[in-house]
Parts: sequence; C-alpha cells; structure tokens
Amino acid sequence: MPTDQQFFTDSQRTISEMGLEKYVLEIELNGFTIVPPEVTGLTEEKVDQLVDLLMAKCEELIGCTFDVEKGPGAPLDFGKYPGTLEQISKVKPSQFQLVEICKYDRAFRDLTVNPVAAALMRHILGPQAKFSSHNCFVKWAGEGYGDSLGLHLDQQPWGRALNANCNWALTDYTKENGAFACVPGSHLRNANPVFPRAVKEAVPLECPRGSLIAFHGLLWHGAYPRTNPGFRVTISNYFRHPAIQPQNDISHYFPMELADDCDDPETFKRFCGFGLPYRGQVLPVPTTSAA
Ligand SMILES: O=C(O)CCC(=O)C(=O)O
Ligand SMILES: [Fe+2]
Repeated sequence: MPTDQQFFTDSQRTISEMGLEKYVLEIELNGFTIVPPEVTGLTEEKVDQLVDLLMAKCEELIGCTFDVEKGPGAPLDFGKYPGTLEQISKVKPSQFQLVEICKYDRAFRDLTVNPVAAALMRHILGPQAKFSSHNCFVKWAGEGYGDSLGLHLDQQPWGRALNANCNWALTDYTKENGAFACVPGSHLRNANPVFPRAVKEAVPLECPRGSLIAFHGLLWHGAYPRTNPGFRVTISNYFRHPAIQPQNDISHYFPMELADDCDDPETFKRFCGFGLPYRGQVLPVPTTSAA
C-alpha cells in the first residue's frame, strides 16, 4: 500500500501533467475554482446516470415523481422543520440533502476518487486528506436561504484549511437556477461573514452541468434562491484535515466491499482512513526467537 506521501506526490504529478496549475492558483487567490467537465473527464452520460440515480432515490424516499426539469410531482413541505442555513434569514427551506450517497451506487464512489478532484483536495488539505461526508443537495424553486444567501464557512476560522469541498454541479448553474454564491478571496480574511455587507460582495458561480466547484473551508459561500422550475442537483463531496472530526464516521462504518468496488480502491480507502494503527493492536508484535 503506498504511503500518504506517495499519494501526495502522485497528486502533485497529476497537477503538473494535467496542467491544473491554473485551478490551484485560483484556489489560492480566490478560495475556489471551477473545473470544467472536459478537464475532470466527467462525461454527459455519467452526469445523466448520477442525476437519474439521485432522482430515483428521491422518489423512493418521498413518494412522488422527481423530474429534474419539471420538479416534484406533488408540492413538497417540511412542516415545522426550520432548516439549517435557512435559519439565518428565517425562510422556509426549499431544499433537502441526501446523505451517505456513496452507499447507493459505484458511480458516486468513482466521483470521489476523480484524479483532478483528489489532487485539488490534497493540495488544500495536505497528504493526509480524508473524507468527511458524501451528500447531495436537491434544491427547488423557493426562497432558498433567503436574503443572507446562507453565507457561511464550512469550518471554524482557525487560520488554515481544515476542510475543503468538491461541489459537482449536476444541473446547469445560473443565478435563477440557484447557483452557488461566494465572496471571492474571503478565505484570506479568516473570519465569519459580516452581514449585510457579505451579500453585496457575493457573486454567483455560473457554470454548465458537470462542472466541479472546488473550494477552501474558509470561503464565505451559500447559494442564490432558485426561481426557475425543476431541480438544482449537486453532489457535495466534503473532505477534512485528519485532525478534524468527520461529519460521517466513514473510517469505522463504511463497508469495505463497497470501497473495493470503485475506479481507485487504494485512493478511496486512504481517503476513508481505514486501518489506522492505534485503533487496536494493529501494529505487529515480534515473535519470541526460537530456542
Ligand atoms: O450550494 C449550496 O446550497 C450550498 C452548498 C454548501 O454550503 C456546501 O456544499 O458546503
Ligand atoms: Fe457549506
């Protein structure tokens, strides 16, 4: 099994061999980058497959049709559930999250080990970068996160990147479609967003479906409300520095047989953090020498 440093060296080589320096520089300067599907290799067919799988899961969980263009087959309602980021502006949630999507299908696991995404995450978080969680945001027409745009950091403002995120836009991102919002360069402020100024500084990241938005944990980000019909579908593959607690305890509970079934099991398992040597007597003990 390669060491963390060998994986890191491979990722650094990927950056130079694939000419990814531009994206690395954008992350350094702006706190995010948008990598087009031609660069990550995510094909139209793969995007269709991922969307179809996610819409089918929504139908199974919620019990009405989920058509990515037309929206839900019945009005969706959360009752009294106040949402999370929605509470900043006290609006009714118009999105939900599917969690643990890497258990659904191999296609989701393949996306987590995309070499471009892996290289950018290791660039931000270092050789020991790990998974934190694998989720999907499904957003429909509504108030979104309200006037605040739900701007937030994905981590505490502790000076360096402790988390980083790969948002895969599986539907076209325009402002009216509920694009990702962020304040370019805000990762350098090492502070929480200040309202309402942050909203004035925010810009929509408009990009075609299949694009990867890779961003730093200190970036101020949220989203514009979706005003168009249909759904905005996003996969959020969330990474962490090893010193940070995961959102989902993947290292203990993710099934090994699924980890072995993907494009790059070694990378997947290393990001999972399986087999760390101090969990039990993992380190070998010597034998007694034969008399
Ligand atoms: O696009 C959005 O709604 C926000 C995404 C987000 O906050 C995240 O992935 O951390
Ligand atoms: Fe976030």
